[in-house]
Amino acid sequence: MIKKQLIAASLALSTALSGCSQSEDVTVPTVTHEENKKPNVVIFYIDDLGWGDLGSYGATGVETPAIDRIADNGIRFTDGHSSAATCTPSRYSLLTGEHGFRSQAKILKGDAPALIQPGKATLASMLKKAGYTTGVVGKWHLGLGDGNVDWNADIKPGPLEIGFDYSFLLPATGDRVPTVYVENHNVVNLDQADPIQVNYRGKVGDRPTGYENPELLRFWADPQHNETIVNGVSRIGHMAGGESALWKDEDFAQVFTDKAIEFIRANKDNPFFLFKSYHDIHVPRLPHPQFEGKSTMGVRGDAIVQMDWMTGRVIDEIENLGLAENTLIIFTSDNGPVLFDGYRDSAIELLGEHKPAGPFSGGKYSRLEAGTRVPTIAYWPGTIKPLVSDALVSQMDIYASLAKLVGVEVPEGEAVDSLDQLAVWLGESTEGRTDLLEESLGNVALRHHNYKFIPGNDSKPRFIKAKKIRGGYQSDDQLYDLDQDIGEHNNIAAENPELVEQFRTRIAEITQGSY
Ligand code: NG6
Ligand code: CA
Repeated sequence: MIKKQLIAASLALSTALSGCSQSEDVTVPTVTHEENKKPNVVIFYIDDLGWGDLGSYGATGVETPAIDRIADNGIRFTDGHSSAATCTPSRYSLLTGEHGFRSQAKILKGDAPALIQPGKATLASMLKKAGYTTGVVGKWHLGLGDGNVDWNADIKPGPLEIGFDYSFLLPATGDRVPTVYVENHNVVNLDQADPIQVNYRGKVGDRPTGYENPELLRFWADPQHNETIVNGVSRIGHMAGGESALWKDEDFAQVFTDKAIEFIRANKDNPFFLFKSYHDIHVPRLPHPQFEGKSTMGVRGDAIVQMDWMTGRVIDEIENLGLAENTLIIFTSDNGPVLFDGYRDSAIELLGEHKPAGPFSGGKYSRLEAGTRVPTIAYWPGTIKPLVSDALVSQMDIYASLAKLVGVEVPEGEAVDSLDQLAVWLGESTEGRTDLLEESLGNVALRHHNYKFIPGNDSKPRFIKAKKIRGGYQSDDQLYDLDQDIGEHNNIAAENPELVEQFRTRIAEITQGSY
């Protein structure tokens, strides 16, 4: 408010002065209307957080006061979606405004090359056009390097080559090597005398592995997650060297939050975009001991508490710096929830009555709603009024909507799946999208208003059974009316052949063309 009054006062002053004859040396502080519409943008991107995992979305067994505060005072969307039921394609879509399947985006290994190549426009490069300073802190999982990455040299291309001014990364996932931080182009704290080697095909170096030394493990891991042991946890992939650079999972909350706060402080005087991407609540779940027992659900719940603490610290910083009324915060998740995802950490056993997916069926990897329907909150005090919105919204639309907000024109062929839904994201309208494709492991389903159509095919990922998630992978078509049947239990495809054909055609139109 104070800032707005100051801007209004300086505008009045400049208008008054512009009527006078001014000598050359009188400098008048001018703040244009456009500048006023360039709020800082902070996206909190949580990993594997389910629709039902926040207090404001009905969680039991865990409390999330910091996030509930922005949910209660901002827009709490009930029908917000990531583009996919897994991480890499969702992140790809958030940053490019395009479906992951258009670029064959799949869950990446830890040594995969950069999926978004230099030259491709991103949310970061678009905001840079509007004068923003851009940073990404946290999980990346969009690949780094050119296909033969040397972790001991300059690691590029990466975020800095696609529009970010600063990056501090967990390169892939917590369960994949290399288990080191990468700041801008380099591994943090690397001793060149102890170079890093990463191999996803076979063992390198002499660090113990989960398959050779299971007695060293803090918790049992499945055969995919039982390779090099770091910090008592076996990971996907093998890694040698880099001892001085190894992360400690329990420090993530502190390290990433501090880096985010440093970025905000350094850029507080100009518009900034911070993509604050979390490891929590992905596996391995190793929250700091200060969060132990803070939920009734074991480490998965404690990781949610940690994630809420991290979020609260950043929000507090924004407020303490006096930036709250000039900062748009978007809080959401990359895909739906999963309990067992490779490590036996008692997430299933300690769940109690808590429903990670809320009233929806499925979860991470699933074709059903909970694959992509995730907590989605927009908060901008003074501009966004408190609202619960049932509009169908997609993270892909953040690109075109923010472009509209900051006055950047999106050229033809850029962010092709991103629709300008600014009015919906600001709560001025509750008319969201009509159609939205939901991607899951390369398959697509269609949301059309309250209908959900899942075209039948024979793809059935074998691992989904082990995850104990209803996958929705069926050979026959499925059609659900979510108004009547929110849990997708009553398949009405057989009784509605015209709708099925109409939706099949619509999917083809979108996948082969655009919305
Ligand atoms: C999968 C891993 C899973 C998790 C996921 C990535 C299986 C069998 N294994 O390959 O444990 O690491 O990749 O998660 O599913 S994500 O949230 O980054 O997409
Ligand atoms: Ca994820």
